[in-house]
Amino acid sequence: MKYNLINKPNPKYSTIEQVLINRGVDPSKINLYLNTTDNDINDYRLFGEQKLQCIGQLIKAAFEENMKIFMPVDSDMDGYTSAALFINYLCDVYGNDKVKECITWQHHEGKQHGLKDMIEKALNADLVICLDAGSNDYEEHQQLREKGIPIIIVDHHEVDAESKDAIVINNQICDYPNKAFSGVGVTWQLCRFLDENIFNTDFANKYLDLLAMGLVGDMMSLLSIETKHLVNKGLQYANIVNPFIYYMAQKNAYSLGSHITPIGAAFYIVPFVNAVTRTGAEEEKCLLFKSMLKMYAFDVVPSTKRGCKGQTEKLVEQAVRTATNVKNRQTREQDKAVELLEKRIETNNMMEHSVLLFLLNQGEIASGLAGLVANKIMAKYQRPCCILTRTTKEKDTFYSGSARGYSKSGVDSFKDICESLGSEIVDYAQG
Ligand SMILES: [Mn+2]
Repeated sequence: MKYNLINKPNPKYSTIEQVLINRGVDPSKINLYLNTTDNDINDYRLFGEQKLQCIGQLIKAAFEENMKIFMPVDSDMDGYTSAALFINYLCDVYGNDKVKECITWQHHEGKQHGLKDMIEKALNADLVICLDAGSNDYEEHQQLREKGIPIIIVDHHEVDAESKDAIVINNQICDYPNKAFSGVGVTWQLCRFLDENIFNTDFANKYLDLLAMGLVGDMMSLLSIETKHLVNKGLQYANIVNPFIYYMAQKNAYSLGSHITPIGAAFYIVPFVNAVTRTGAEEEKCLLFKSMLKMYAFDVVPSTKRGCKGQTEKLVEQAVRTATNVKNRQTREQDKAVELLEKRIETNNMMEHSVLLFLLNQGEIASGLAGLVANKIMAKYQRPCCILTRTTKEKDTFYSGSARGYSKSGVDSFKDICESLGSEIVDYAQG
């Protein structure tokens, strides 16, 4: 077998030390890395004390005055856990009934992010809270601001500039040192601030499982000591208390083993949520999200299980079964899509090219699946893969899709190449 060593083994190091060094841990910090504590959690004040205060006062006033709060739910594990953590937290503070009365949330139809597709709803609210997205929806911020509707953005995506019309806390645009912290991480830190400065409570630490799952779902680097500490802590069985996460962990107990590792979570829990957010129907998304909210998870609902007509079940049980079914359905669709592209590679002798480019017509591969399929093709054929779908809307033709790079292909950042073409050609490139 041919292999390359990442580093020449140094006899001075133990096996564990050598492995960690190979993975990028600073040799002088190994002890720290293996023995993280709560002291490694960063100070939330680094997001900006004034902004945090302002957010706290806005939320307090909104609840006290029975205002309408609108929240888009971002369409992946990090987005779902961010929103669920925040809503559960507010239920602790204000009670379920009050939260039901004041907060409306909405799921995106596809893989959209932020406020663009929800501006109508947002314009009818008194306060908009956008978690894990929205930092760069400048136009929507301005529209809302002009109507006097305040916008709170809690995000971790890189942005060109800080919005002048919204209150944005985002670890990429401030001195918060951990850049490998996802939307749910920033949301959790906001809740810690609210606990200690606004409500005089201690609720944020009840949601460490959601925090860990969101960090894993967004594949945040575990080289960050804070992220690693919180992932390890949140994945301890004693901290698995969220209804959906708990039932999923029970269902997959055999695969997860005696303790849940980040890999275990990434393989046996996260993909079920992402399957629903990518390819689920609206009701399936609502069901799954509600099963993460303690005010709904244990509702008794009519059973949808085959052969159980007339019986009832807990909402969370239904959500776990539904997520499993959606994931299986997605796998079948994905296999079909891969097959379609493989045929094309063969018919068109595409292996003669160093990059695999596919141009498809609408409906050939569902947009939510393009990224997964590109991944499979990239891995199998060891070439960068780009899937574009031609869509016509009101006489305009545009192309959208997903691309996956291949590390040995010599292209380091396809995103940079796209961006260098200018916004005339490429509208939006991420990741
Ligand atoms: Mn995220």
